[in-house]
Amino acid sequence: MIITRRTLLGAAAAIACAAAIPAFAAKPLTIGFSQVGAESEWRTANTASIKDAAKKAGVNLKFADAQQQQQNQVKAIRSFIAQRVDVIAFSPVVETGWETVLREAKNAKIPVILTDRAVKVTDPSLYVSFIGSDFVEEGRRAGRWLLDYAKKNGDKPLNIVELQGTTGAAPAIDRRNGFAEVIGTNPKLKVIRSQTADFTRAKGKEVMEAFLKSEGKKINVLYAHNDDMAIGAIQAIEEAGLKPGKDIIIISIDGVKGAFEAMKAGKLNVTVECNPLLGPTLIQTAQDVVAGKPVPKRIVVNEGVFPAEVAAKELPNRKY
Ligand code: GZL
Repeated sequence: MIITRRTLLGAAAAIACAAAIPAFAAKPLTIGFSQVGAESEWRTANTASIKDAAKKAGVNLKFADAQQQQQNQVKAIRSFIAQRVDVIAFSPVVETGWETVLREAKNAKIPVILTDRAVKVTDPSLYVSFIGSDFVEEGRRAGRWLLDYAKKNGDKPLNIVELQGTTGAAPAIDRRNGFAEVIGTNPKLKVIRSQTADFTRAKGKEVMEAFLKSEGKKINVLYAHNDDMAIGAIQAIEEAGLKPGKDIIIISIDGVKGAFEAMKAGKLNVTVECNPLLGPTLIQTAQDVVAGKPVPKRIVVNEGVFPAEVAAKELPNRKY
């Protein structure tokens, strides 16, 4: 074959063009993600972790904020099915009411991954994996801290008020049960009021004001299912002229920066960590599912307990 100047130029142009488009450009993975809402510092960190991990992995993330409404999550999942995404992932705002829409996803052959919170379904094949904390154990850890505190402080009777998370949500149900299971071993520890404050600061303040009005100085301990409600309650306690962390001992869950700052200020006594940084594990699990690799049905994140004594040292290390 005679190689002329014209032929060379033509060949060079063809090579340059071919190099610009990789021979087998894999279509980026598309994940439809339905998030509970933006109700707490924990949720903000969880959303950031998922978006950051998707961006780093070149995943096309379709993100929907449900503003803590289940019907918005159902709508978002149906829209992801219609858009034929590769994977659907979501943090279910409550445990029940998912069978129908998850069956639609299964019939559409779109795998579903749960993050953060669990669902109650009769058919476990409706989702491939659940990535999240053990909320019962988080409740137990809060209870064990209080048992220890009671023992170190003369084992006198302690009246507890409890701010529950969102009604029907797995963390609210499980943290209540775990805490009750452990404090039930000491008859002097008594929950005298328990009510939902929906995981938000505003509601935490509002419900704590009501508790203070009805129970007043009888309250010795506050157990809040998340730091945001505890921080709201701290405002109510101070406005009532009491010292949070001293007049009322406060135990909460999540381990967000706001909790470490409150502990450093002596207004919160302990926070039980609940790790929101689930993004990298979610993306890896979605990639494995699409690649046909086996994935664990349950992926539990590791977490610790942070009493006020370590807050100042720990605060600079906190990632959320
Ligand atoms: C726990 C998560 C909870 C947090 C709250 O995994 O679902 O929801 O504890 C958040 O802060 O609102």
